[in-house]
Amino acid sequence: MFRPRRAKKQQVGHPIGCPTFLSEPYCLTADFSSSERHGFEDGLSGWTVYDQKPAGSPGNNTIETTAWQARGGDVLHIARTSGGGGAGVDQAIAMDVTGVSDLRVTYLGYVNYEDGGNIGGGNARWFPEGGAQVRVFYTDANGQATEWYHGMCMTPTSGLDPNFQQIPDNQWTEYTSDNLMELDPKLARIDTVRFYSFGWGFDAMFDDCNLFIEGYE
Ligand SMILES: [Ca+2]
Repeated sequence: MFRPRRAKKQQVGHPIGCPTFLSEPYCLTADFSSSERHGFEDGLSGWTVYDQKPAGSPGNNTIETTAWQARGGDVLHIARTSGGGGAGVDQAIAMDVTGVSDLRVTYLGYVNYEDGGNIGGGNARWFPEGGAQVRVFYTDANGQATEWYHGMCMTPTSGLDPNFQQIPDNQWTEYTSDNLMELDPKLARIDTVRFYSFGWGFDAMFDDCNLFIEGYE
């Protein structure tokens, strides 16, 4: 079971949307009832569905929450079996983070199936494909709209992008990012966070999707 890291120092301010966890993660999901489960217990409440289907090959995206006994609750399930496209969920954050000292993305990913020509994102000319990915859309200190991402995949088909990790088949894997406030240029505002997959085919799950934010005022 994933346990949130305690903030090292007394936290000031009030993490938006997470009033009961002042020294624990900002909750991206809408269920605040448990300090250990922040993931899809309220279905897709608080999320916007990301359902990207090319006109020529719309495919058949599945984007749903489902009970998963080993996780003790509900998880996000996304799947696709044909054509090239993306599926997942977005959460609009729209948070000024200029005073934040530490900001990390965490999630649990599980991959059951994936199909594509750029799984693992090794070919920088193509959009990275693979089982369980997160993408942070943010505005940097220069006012530029920028994206940071991380991905989990089972079997790279074009090498492994440094922002990707290979994970075992059919196994929940935890990921916590480095401190994104150390990116240069610095983050100024978090706009949207997306948990998704992209490719010709995929079958993946997510749970405990969170941001840790320290120093928010
Ligand atoms: Ca859950």
